[in-house]
Amino acid sequence: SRKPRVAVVFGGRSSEHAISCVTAGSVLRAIDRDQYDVVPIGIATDGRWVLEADDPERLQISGRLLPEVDADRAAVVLAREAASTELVVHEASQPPQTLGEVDVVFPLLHGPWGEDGTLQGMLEMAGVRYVGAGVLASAVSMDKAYMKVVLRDAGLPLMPSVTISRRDWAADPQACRERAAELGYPLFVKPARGGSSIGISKAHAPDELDDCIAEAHRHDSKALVEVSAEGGREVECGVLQALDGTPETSVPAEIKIGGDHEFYDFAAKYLPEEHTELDVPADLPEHLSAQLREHAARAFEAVGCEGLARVDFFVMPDDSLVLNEINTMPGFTPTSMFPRMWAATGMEYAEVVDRLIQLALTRDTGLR
Ligand code: G1L
Repeated sequence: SRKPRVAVVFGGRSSEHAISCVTAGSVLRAIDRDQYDVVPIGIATDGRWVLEADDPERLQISGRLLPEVDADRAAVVLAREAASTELVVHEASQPPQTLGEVDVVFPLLHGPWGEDGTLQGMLEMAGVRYVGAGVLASAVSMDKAYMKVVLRDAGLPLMPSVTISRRDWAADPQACRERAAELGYPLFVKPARGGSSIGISKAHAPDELDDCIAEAHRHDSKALVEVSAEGGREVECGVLQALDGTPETSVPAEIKIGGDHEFYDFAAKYLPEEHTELDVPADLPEHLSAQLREHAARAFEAVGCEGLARVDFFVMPDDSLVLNEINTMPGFTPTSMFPRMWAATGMEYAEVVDRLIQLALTRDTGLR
């Protein structure tokens, strides 16, 4: 029988286009070609789907040049046929050509149209299996306000927070200021959706709140206002499902922020010259590490995740744990936190990639 065909989808209309391309390069390199056929599909910055070259080298950062999907390549579409979903290629001035069935899509896309459940919904409708979280878990994890509701209901420890919409703010800013003040300063203000720390700022005192809300509302119609975890250490945990569905956890790791970054922001995460030190595994007493891993698995199940997730915590000065967020599409190059935590737990990058594909292959499409 033929090998399963894996379509790696990357790029996209997001500010993290280049990061997605670099990640795709790593995944393309890691997939075992003896076991799987691979089709790289790029989404150009204008949203067009194209058949990319199977050339991981092209997707690396070379010097100061960031990789980008080549929009001039042949257009590609997913087409639901009677018994399968096929990849169809449209080369300019030539009749459409079928590339054959696609068995699994490996989505490597950040932010709106990729991480938020929209691509997942499209794949559900096309009847294609895919790696990672489904529609609901993706959407819930993308929206910090809903994420909080779901995790709090599961009994997990979270920082107190309130959500302030643009409409709330316009209708009664004073009432909003009072809701925030009740939490106690300093406060973090974040756009509810959108990752990568964009639009996040810290209000040290009430006179800074208005500017912070305005900044968050520039990026999203909802702002999340949250108590700052003062003195908390940032510790993360990887969750990966076993083939029977059990959420297994990695050893936790700590992010030690260097320089003058007040929190792990976009620059600290992605600009190589910034210093952030990763401590893998984190230096934690056994009982705290065990409790954190239990919380991570519980968060994974509460949100209804599939495949993998990275769950981020604060370890407070009094040794209490606070869950910060769950991420269904964590950084995923071999040097990113999630793969490094699994490597330290005894599972190398290629093995993680293979596990994710195996899990996706057994997914129920409700079709056939
Ligand atoms: F498909 C997985 F495994 F669920 C998956 C998908 C996407 C894991 C990690 C990611 N991460 C990314 O796509 C990204 C961090 C490159 C987004 Cl910019």
